[in-house]
Amino acid sequence: LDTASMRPRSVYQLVTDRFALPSSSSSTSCNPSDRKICGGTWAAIEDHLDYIQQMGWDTVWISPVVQNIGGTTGEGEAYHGYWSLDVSQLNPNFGTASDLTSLISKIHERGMYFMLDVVINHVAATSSSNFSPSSSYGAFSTSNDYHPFCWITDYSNQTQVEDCWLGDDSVALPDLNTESDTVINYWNGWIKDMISNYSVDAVRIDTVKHVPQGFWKTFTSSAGIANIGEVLNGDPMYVSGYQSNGNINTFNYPTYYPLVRAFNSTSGNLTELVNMTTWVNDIFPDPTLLGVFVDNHDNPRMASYTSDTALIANAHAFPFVVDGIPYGYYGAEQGFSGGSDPDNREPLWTSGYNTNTTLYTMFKNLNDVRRAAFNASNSFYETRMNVTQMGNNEILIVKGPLISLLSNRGQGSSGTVTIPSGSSGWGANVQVLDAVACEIMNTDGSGNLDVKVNEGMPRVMIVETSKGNVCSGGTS
Ligand code: ABC
Ligand code: CA
Repeated sequence: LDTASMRPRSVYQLVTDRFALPSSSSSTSCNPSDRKICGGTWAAIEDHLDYIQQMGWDTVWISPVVQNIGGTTGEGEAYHGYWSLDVSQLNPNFGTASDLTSLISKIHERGMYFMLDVVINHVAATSSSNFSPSSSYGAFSTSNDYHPFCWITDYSNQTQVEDCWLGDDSVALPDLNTESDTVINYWNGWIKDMISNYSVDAVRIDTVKHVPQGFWKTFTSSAGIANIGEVLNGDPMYVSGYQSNGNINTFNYPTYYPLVRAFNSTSGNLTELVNMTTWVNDIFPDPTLLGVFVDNHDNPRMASYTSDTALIANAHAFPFVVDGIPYGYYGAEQGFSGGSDPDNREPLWTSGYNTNTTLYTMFKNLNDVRRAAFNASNSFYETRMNVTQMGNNEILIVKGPLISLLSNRGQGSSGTVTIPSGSSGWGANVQVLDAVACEIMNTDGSGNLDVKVNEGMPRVMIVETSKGNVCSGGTS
């Protein structure tokens, strides 16, 4: 599966330890701030694939699967899976190899993709001083496999970012020597084996900016499947280099920060967001392959910045209506509002997996409307969007047949915005369906549409004759 195979997809990210408990589990208590293992497993994810698929997602990204350091640290237990020990072993807390194989085959039976999260930059140890490479680190058992110890203290110094260690005195992340042929060869073989042993469809790559671009070029070609990489930086010049030179399709972190600032209050800055979309469009080799997200496991959830349900809905609609591949983070559909790590890693079982929430339905309709837009125009995913600000509180996003009006006026406010026929391409007296409210509207005799921004909610529109499955529950 090549890179382009991800374009029509949408990805649901879950934290394995927090998504679902096995039915045999006796304790259901889980307090994220304790940073403790709560007991979620691969087998338990299998029981809730309907929940994910019926929300419209067709790719599942789970926590890293390899063995982690055991016991407790100054930063709790390795519940999240990012503290590797021996990467040739699986994480026994999450299940057995046959549990993982079974989960992936159940995902495939549904026509969904499985995304594997891989940590290549480092392993983990309880402190920098008592780290000594040994056979417990599998193949990385000698000091030649690591960069000499130094903390990253200056993120603007790229040499330090690549060669020094992440972490702190509680949990050090010993930095692998990714210039050493032994390490390079091991990783290139490892990723091939993981992909073929488990039938992996796509990889999410951790800490990309901490490893040289040259390493990634070889690694991604060895993997030979679609990838998405985490370059945690807000500067599009910096991040785009990894797509140009490293063959990595990154998350759209540059747009993430202005996106939050646009919708975190009714006076959020829409101009900054519009300008960033233009900038990203100009400098990335292919913005239609970027991963677009609002929430993830490293940042405060959108619902922690504001309790305004309309602002939250608009922010969550954004990834579906712009260039790129939409990524959703488990729990947003249940209104979870956790702040910074670890609070944004709540247990999902407390929600009862409710499929009737407003956001669950919105995600389903937005996933459906993308497929409908593709059926209406088979170049939809590659088509570059056009973003314009319409007055103080709305932006218009035109991407082929999908026309969206996002607003930060907030839940207490309504207003009308006219979308000119020249922008939408709609003809006279055409019926248009909004996939969020499932409401039908009509263009006037000139093809213009007066759109009521109702209580601040987003409008995501397509001509009614192209609606496919969208709003199959009924329209008004
Ligand atoms: C633990 C505790 C946390 C505590 C933290 C220091 O230590 O749990 O409460 O805050 C895993 C776990 C974490 C754990 C870490 C460290 O390990 O999930 O819970 O945190 O032990 C990836 C993963 C992440 C994972 C790891 C490690 C890496 O997605 O889940 O964490 O395998 C850096 C890395 C980035 C990494 C992130 C956690 O740290 O680059 O790959 N994520 C600046 C720097 C970034 C830096 C970021 C950290 O701060 O430039 O490099 O990320 O907050 C923008 C700027 C950015 C700037 C941001 C904050 O602002 O443009 O440059 O980022 O405007
Ligand atoms: Ca490194």
